[in-house]
Amino acid sequence: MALDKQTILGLAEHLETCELQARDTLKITDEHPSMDWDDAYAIQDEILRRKLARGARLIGLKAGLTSHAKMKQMGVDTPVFGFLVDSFSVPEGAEVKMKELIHPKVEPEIAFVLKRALKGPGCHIGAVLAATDFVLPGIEVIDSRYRDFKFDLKSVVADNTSAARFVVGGRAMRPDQIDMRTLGVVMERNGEVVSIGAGAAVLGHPAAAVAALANHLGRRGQEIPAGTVILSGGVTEAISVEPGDHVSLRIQHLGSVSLHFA
Ligand code: 0L1
Ligand code: MG
Repeated sequence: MALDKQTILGLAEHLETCELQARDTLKITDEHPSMDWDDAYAIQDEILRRKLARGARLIGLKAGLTSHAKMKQMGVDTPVFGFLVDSFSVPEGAEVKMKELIHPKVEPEIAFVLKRALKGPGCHIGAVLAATDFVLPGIEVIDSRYRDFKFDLKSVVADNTSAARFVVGGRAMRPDQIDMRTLGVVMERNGEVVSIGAGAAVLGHPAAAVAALANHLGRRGQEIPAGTVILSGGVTEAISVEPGDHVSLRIQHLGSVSLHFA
């Protein structure tokens, strides 16, 4: 690690305050160019610790930047991983309050719910499918705390991979009932189609993103617990939203899920 404990605590407090007060900041590597990957995940861990200490519940995990469209949009080449707490979860069809967010964007995602824990290293698509209870459509609302979404990957990891809100819903399907690679994905904003994709856009198979998450956690001595909801990553690039927008996502065989931005 390149940063000392006090710096990590201070950066976590700074980024979480930006999240809670919906104000942006410059990317933290501008002031801390030597920050390494361990520092970045340690800052993310400290943000989670702060939330849990205030009574939040850890309910899920996410993989981000897992599709070529997202990687191209952000100019990066590797996935990142973050956490989801209960305050990020929005009921199906509910309102997301724009004033609580900085510059939200939406992503169409395939969400996994596990019936058994998954532990890396060595986790693969087969192990993920065997441990998956069902998959669902999900919309992730990302909201980078960095001004104009200008960041590098380590700054993004420290900022909990821009996690802000998410909704899952639609129809739960067991993994043996569908071929996730060929699932068609259509997202609409105010009734207009804004993105189209297929499950294979996520690392060739969305379960590969969950395996990558398990292997990432395994390297840190952690696992994905049973019951966890996992967002496997945006199938397409992220789409900006404005107050008044209605966003709906349809995924073949998995039904639809929607959000309103108030
Ligand atoms: O879930 C995601 O793919 C977001 C990763 C973080 C980068 C971004 O804010 O777009
Ligand atoms: Mg995402």
